[in-house]
Amino acid sequence: MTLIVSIGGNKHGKTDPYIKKDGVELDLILLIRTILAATKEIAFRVSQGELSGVLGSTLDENIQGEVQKKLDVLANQLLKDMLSDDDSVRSIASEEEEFVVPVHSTAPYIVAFDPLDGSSNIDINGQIGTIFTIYRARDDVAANSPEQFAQLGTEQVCAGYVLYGPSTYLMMTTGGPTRGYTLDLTHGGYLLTVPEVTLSQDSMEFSANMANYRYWQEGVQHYFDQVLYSSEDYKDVTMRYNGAMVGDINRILIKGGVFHYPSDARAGNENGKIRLLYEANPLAMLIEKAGGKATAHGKRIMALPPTSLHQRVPVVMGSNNLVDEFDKAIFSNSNV
Ligand code: P6P
Repeated sequence: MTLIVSIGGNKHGKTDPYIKKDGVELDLILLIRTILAATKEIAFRVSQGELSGVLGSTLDENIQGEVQKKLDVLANQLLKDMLSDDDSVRSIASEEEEFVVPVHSTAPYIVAFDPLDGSSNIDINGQIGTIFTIYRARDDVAANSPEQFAQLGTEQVCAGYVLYGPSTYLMMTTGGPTRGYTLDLTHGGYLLTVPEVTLSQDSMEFSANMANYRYWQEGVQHYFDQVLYSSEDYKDVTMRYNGAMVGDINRILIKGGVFHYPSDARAGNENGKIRLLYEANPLAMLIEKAGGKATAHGKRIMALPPTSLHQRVPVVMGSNNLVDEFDKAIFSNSNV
């Protein structure tokens, strides 16, 4: 059964008409609220900027080999602490944690998150966001096993992000349509503001870090040569690139378009940079539930069997037509 979660009513103050509560799913509603409670605290710290004393970098690197920002560490700790107090959480995985964090050994759910996607934007007051995903826990492996998270993206029971922008914006699906919620600072609740997000097919906008062009495979370079220089179909093309995937995907969900992070020749980027568990899969679910497409190597991202906790995948996601055109151009055997 598809659960549509009420977080605090809609923008007219009425109760979210999509509430469906029953015993089993009520755990999920309460778990989502735990995650959102942490995001409200993160949103406050982010909005305080320099005043919060958490800008700038630490002296440490995370498992990804990236210098940790103070706000990365704070956001990660906030989410870990609040989820560790939630009886429905069996295991936690995070971009900032090398290993799975076991919590309650018989709890029904596991949670993975990127606590602060787009950290390079923190010190420039740019968009950043928290990406989260929830799966049912596996009883055939231990709570501290990475195998807990070796589940197809199609098994996600909830996927979402909170974008810390001019407004604090929650985009989430629990298996039904992707829905948008805006944090109402007057009473601290996320109010339903877009009951059903529908991805436009009319956009000619792409999002990619073109500075990586020289490292892309020849086929990908050729595709972008067509887009930028020769194809009549793309004469009205525009480009936007945020440096934080969560911000790019939010724009694409609202306006349409396509996001690319291809694999490239740099060491460690053989499979691109985007992590399957806590970036590609949750964002792919939001895109698909809004009517879009999300592929890696020409195949559906959410159907990719995971191989490791921090596994990377090359990603193309957004409006069906733009994803299909790329996949057709690059992968003769694609599933398009
Ligand atoms: P580049 C942020 O670190 C991130 O994982 C995504 O949110 C973002 O799209 C990408 O990396 C940016 O990477 O190589 O363009 O700086």
